[in-house]
Amino acid sequence: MSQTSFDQLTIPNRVRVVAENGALPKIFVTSQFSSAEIYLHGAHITHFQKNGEPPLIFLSKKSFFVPGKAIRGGVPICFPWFGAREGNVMHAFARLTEWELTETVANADGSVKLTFLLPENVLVQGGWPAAEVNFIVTVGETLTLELRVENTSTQDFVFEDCLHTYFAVGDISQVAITGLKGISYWDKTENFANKLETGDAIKVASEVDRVYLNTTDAVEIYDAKLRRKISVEKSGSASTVVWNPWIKNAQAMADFGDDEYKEMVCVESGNVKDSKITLKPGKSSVLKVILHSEKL
Ligand code: TA6
Repeated sequence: MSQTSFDQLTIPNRVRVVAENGALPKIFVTSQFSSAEIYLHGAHITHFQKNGEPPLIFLSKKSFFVPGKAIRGGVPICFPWFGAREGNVMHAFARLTEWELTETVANADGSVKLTFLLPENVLVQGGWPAAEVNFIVTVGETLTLELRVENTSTQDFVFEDCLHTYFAVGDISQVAITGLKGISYWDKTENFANKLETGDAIKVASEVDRVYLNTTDAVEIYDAKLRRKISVEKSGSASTVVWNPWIKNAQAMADFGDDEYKEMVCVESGNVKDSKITLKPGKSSVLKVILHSEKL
C-alpha cells in the first residue's frame, strides 16, 4: 500500500498508519475507551488496552516482526487451515500475508472500525477457490473481531478458520477458565486423545493444548492477580482451543521468553477439525468474537 492510501485512511486522533523504511506497516488506533495496534502483516492485532486497565492482549517481547514469520502473540488469523499440514506452514498463510487496509471509520459511539482485505490472488495462487476475505476490527469498550469469507468461486470452499487470541494474565497459576464444562475435546498433549471436560474451571499447571468441539458458548478467564475477568463471546464458531505452552515449549520457542508462559493463555475461537466449514458458491460465513473485560 502506498503512503497516499495510508494518508487517506488516517483519522486525526483515531487512526495513524506508520510505514517506516524497512519496518512492517503498523496502525495505531485510539478510541474513546481504549487503544490498539495492528500490523498489515497478517492483519495482526498486537495490542488492545482499555483506558485505566492492563493490556488485554499478550505480545511476546521476543516476537519477530519480519515477512515470512508469524508475530508471536496478539491475534493470529489461522486461515484457510488450522494446525499442521503436510509440507506446509503451521496455521496456514493468512497470518504471513500482508493484508490491505481498505476502510477506517470513527463511529459516533467513540469506537473505531477498521476493515482489512486478504489480497484476492493469495487463495487462488495457493490452489484454493477464489473468495473475498475481510477482517473487520472494532476497537471500543470491547474488541470485536469478524472474519468474513464469501465464496466467489463456482466450487465448494472447504476451510478451517480460527482467531488464535493470546490473552495477557497476571500469573497463569492464579487463572481459572470457565465455560467448557461438559464439552468433549481433543487433547494434543496426549496424541489427540478424545476426552470430556468435567471440571467447572480449567486450571493450568502444565502444558495445555485442547481443541474443544461443538461448543458455541462464551468462555471466561478469571485472573485473580490482575483482579479481572475476560469474556470471550463468539458466534459463527463451533470450536474453542485452549493453549498454554508451559516450560519446555516456552524454552524451545526462539520468539517466546522462557518465562512468558506465566503471563499468557490462548483461548481461540474458530471452526476446526470436524467443525471445518463447507461454503457453497456465493455463500458467506462470519466468525465473530467479542472480547470484554471487567474488574473483579
Ligand atoms: O492453538 C494451539 C497450537 O496449535 C499449539 O499446538 C501450538 O502449535 C500453537 O498453536 C502455536 O502455534 P504457532 O505456529 O503459532 O507456533
